[in-house]
Amino acid sequence: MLITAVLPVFCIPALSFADKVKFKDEYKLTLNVAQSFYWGMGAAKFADLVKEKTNGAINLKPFYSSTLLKGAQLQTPQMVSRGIIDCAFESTINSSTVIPAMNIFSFPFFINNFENLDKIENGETGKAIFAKMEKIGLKPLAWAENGFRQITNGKKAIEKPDDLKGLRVRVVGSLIFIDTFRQLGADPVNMNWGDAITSFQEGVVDAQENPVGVLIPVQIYQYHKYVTLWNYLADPLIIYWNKEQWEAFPAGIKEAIQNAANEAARFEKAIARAGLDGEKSLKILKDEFNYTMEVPDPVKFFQEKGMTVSSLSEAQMKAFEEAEKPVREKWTSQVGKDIYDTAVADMAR
Ligand code: X2X
Repeated sequence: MLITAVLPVFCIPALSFADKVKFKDEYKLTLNVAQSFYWGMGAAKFADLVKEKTNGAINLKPFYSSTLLKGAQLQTPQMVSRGIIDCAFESTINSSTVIPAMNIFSFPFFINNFENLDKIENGETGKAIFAKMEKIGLKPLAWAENGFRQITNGKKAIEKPDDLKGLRVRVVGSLIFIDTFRQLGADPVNMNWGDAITSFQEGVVDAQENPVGVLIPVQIYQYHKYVTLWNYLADPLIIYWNKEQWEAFPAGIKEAIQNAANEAARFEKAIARAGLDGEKSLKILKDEFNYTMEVPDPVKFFQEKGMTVSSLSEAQMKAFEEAEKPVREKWTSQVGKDIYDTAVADMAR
């Protein structure tokens, strides 16, 4: 009697512990772009480092170009929080419909340089956004970067707000983008990235906006002759995991994956910034990763490909900033005044 009572008590915890450390054969990582994009290279690095640092215990497979979502890029956070997909290496834009605070990065002409962006990510704003993710079943691991988004088009050099009038611009399906381009008199159309590439090829749209880490691999110069470097909004990436699954991992596995995320994010951010922040990121790549960029100078690269590159003066930037004021005001209430104020305070630090 005594023995039968003791045995199950002894066995159950042992069994459930065994269940927890029994890893899946494969963990799925989603991202919206192909492996050749800078962000895709970061995801490949993350998957490799996870395998290496967990001694093969965690086999993480990247699924590029949103194949797990059939292209529906804005569905990422729901899928990860429900555990249908294990983790993501994703743009804040693609999580912003679920976590509205992330739209702070998409405020037009608000965060306009790397210093401000770093202050926000590493400051109170970053913390607040991570806390919001935890609340909905996501475990954020690290900030990486798609980059500041730049506009390209096939019609004319864009140097003042009026130049956007009537241009048909492909934008991501997030509503702040529609407001931002309508504000300038453009004709924005929502499209998932997969469809967008076809639309450039077919000339369905006149313009699009994306960071250099997308523009170079997608060979935008084949479709658009003009690029304006206006850093009009920031597009960070966040590496995040399904929280329930994360919490069940043994401490050693968590630590290994966290280290992999930190290292992959540092590498990817350096690629995204290479040639745009003087020698800084190029040096990180060389010294820490023994990595040489194929395109060390994006501006020169675009010029060599025959593009007209417009870099805006302070006064020209000011004109865009003024023109977009109503959009920032409208969206302050959507992201929450607290997040807006926190971001302003972080940048002033
Ligand atoms: O859809 C886009 O433009 C892209 C690839 O940059 C994102 O996924 C946000």
